[in-house]
Amino acid sequence: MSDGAFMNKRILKVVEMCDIILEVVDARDIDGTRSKALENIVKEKGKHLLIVINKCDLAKPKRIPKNAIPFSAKKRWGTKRLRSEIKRIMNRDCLDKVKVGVVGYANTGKSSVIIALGGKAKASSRAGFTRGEQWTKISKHILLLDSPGIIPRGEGEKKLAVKGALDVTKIEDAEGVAIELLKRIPKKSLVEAYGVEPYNDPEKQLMELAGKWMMFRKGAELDTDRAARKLIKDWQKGKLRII
Ligand SMILES: Nc1nc2c(ncn2[C@@H]2O[C@H](COP(=O)(O)OP(=O)(O)O)[C@@H](O)[C@H]2O)c(=O)[nH]1
Ligand SMILES: [Mg+2]
Repeated sequence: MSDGAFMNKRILKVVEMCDIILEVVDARDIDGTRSKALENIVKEKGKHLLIVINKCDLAKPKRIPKNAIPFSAKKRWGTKRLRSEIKRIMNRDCLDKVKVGVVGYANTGKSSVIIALGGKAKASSRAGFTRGEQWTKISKHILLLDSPGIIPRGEGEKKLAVKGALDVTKIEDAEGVAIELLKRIPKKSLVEAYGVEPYNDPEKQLMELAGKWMMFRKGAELDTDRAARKLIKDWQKGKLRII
């Protein structure tokens, strides 16, 4: 969990406006995509926190934190459980209407979670895609608010990019990030996604991918930067599982 995360004003406003906060995290990196700063603010403001462990189709969480719900927006897993948790809080607090703010790092699947719950949102693997205030109803009594991704301060490019939280076109050292990812992604997942020859050495693996995708620079040199960006993008889009 990153303590360096800071809340921008928009996210603070979302917390203030809502009764319940859904913190959407990536099952492939639960601790890395949780924000301690956000969770502290939710607590301070006396709001309810539910952690949505999204992308469970790509990784099986080893340990489920308190107040967390395993979920997959893609497979629509966990929607019933999440709705019933929201209703439980409404009953307990005697609320007949509830506002639910959906918050989390970029690309954890906030917009996709809203869509899976039957709301309207625009999903995109471009980090920072969600702009403006976007309310949507998922029942007569439940209003959801989408939000832009949390932008943590003090986390380096590599750390953030590995979490899928950076716009891929803005990453400077894409190869460095791809190599970090290749250390995490099991070889069988790479073989499954790309039918590529597996290598133990991540640098060799990246070259193999560039070759497989026929990405060359001028001359016959492999374009590992382009291959790295494709890999990062696919990681963000949820093409690569770690189970
Ligand atoms: N495999 C998989 N991919 C997902 C899931 N949820 C979202 N994605 C993908 O992750 C990317 C980011 O999703 P989006 O909802 O736009 O994230 P946001 O930035 O948090 O709003 C998109 O390419 C989605 O298709 C999921 O449960 N499983
Ligand atoms: Mg979004």
